[in-house]
Amino acid sequence: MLKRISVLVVAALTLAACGSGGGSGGGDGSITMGFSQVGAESGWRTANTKSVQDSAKKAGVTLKFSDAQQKQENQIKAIRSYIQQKVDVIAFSPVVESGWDTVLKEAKDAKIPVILTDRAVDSKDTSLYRTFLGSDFVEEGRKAGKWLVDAFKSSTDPVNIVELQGTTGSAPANDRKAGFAEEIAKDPKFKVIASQTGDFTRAKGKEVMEAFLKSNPDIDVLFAHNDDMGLGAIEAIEGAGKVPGKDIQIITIDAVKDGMQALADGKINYIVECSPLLGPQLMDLAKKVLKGEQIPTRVVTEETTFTQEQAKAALSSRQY
Ligand code: GZL
Repeated sequence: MLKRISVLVVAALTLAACGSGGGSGGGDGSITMGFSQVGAESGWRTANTKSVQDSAKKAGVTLKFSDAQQKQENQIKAIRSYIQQKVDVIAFSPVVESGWDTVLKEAKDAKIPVILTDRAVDSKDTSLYRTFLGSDFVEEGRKAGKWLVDAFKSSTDPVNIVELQGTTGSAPANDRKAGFAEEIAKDPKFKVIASQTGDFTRAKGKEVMEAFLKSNPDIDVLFAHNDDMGLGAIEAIEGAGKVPGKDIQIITIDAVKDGMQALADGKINYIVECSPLLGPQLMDLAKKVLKGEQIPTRVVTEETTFTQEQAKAALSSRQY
């Protein structure tokens, strides 16, 4: 009798852990994932979308995919629609950090597990999602700042920095800014004389850099939160008759192909990598969650940094 009860208890626990959401929950092996993507704002995003879509196909996961065009209300609508469709698991990259608790509670009430990928949310209730798979953006900002402090260690003159921030309110913008500021605070000669969002896009990066150049005659350094804004800024710098990488040193984050090419060509001085290839790990984590297996609440992606010499060597083997 005791044995039969204990088997029943284990079965019940396993079922509960599976978050028997609306779908088969991996019960018959099939998995349907609802994925809400930020948009298509940058080379990084394009590579990330490809990684998720290719990995779903390879993993035999049925993917319902939506592009939010960088609007939070579109992501909330998409998540609600996935809940109505009773998908087995929801994954999304939150365009901004705040404002997710209500819709994530709806997913939790519907017993559909949620995985955060790429960007984080600032919800205090961490039971609203199973894990956050993505980079450590503060560390990316620190790496950019550390390189700059080292590059100017023998200079005693003030170093005037302009900063192109990512999307306002997004985790990468908030955290990269914080990590960079932490490092350059170590030497008072570093001054951020202008800082504004370029929304992670090339066009906006060019537009804001043109404005920076008009109002700041002696810019020494540009720190751009992604390659795309840096590439737009390069067009503005050349349009102003200055030499990118020489008159104005440029540090960016991502390491997408176009950024690495500019780095190899000497127009960018240093790139901190931020890997978009999150698809395989996302599918693996989703399968584990639906099988009721324990997964870590935080999965940090591996990434490195590139100098101009390293970019020349790495270019031919870059996947994105
Ligand atoms: C970072 C990602 C950022 C990239 C940008 O993980 O969210 O968004 O750095 C992209 O290129 O637009």
